[in-house]
Amino acid sequence: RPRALSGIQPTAGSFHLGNYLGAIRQYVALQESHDAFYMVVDLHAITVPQDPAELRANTRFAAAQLLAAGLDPERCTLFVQSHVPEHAQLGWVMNCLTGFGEASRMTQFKDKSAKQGADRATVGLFTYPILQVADILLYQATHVPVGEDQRQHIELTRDLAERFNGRFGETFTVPAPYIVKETGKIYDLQDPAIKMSKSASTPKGLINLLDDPKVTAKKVKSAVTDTDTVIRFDPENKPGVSNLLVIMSTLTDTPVADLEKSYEGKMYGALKTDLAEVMVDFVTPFRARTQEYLDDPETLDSVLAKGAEKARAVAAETLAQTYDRIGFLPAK
Ligand code: AQP
Repeated sequence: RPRALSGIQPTAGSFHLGNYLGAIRQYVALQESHDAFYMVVDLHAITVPQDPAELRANTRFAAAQLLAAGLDPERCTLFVQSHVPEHAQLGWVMNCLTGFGEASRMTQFKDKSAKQGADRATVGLFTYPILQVADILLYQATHVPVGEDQRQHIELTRDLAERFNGRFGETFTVPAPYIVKETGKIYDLQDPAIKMSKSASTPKGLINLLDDPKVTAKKVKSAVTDTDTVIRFDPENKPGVSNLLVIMSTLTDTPVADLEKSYEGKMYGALKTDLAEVMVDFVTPFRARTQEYLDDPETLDSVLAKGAEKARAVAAETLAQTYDRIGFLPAK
């Protein structure tokens, strides 16, 4: 079977709609067709300062949300990145294979470090994409379900896999990004020129999945559209309306063209009211399911422990082969 691998940060509070539509939905779908490995990437989280107690709580929170979204531990391997030490170990190897200039070209680092200020950005933030390369290659993943913002990092992964294979012999599977065209980039509801994001979004433009559903409905109803009145998918000229149509289409499993037809002659308010209802119907059970997992930390921890064990078996094999190819003396 093909293999899927992806990771998500233990964000404080809640995943947002962009995370869900761009990535988590695909995690759930690929469980059926792939050997799927999904992890809460706490090593990545510490590239920016974290409060220890909060990080621990947020890691459980993230796992609970992934289960609530539909990950099934019987059909996929769900684990916490720091539980599998091979990530940091292969990360070092990949650091030594990456050119400084090559790493400097990663646009996400440029954006994030510019925001934080050069003196505050850590070396960890700089090498973050290289750890991500290790995350993927350890599992010999064929597909990496992510949002559009991660495309460049998957390209780097492919380059490094090919470089290693070329230099040391066939070792790593060269993975492909798995990005759904329609939902690869979900936009801020208040500023549809920027992606919905936990750090860059306006508070009103960011739909947190665990927000009170009333707040969510309000945010949808006050989404920015345009001065025209036609409900039509046209990302260039009507980015706000197009974003709402994509969200509605995905959550209701209705082609955008059908939505355009059914809203012919109707005002933006009609689309927003309907979408607000769809969102509330989606987040209400999601919140309840997340809470159920959080109320039972023993079960949650045992899911993560089993996941880490399964993940380690695969990761350890890849790392051992990598160390051997590099020429490290085996420990006796
Ligand atoms: N707006 C988005 N549309 C589609 N996909 C998105 N993703 C994030 N935002 C969108 C995808 O969600 C997955 C998990 O992302 P992450 O753990 O790396 O979180 P992130 O990228 O840090 O999320 P944010 O909100 O975008 O964080 P900041 O503000 O730090 O940049 C990834 O697959 C990502 O592509």
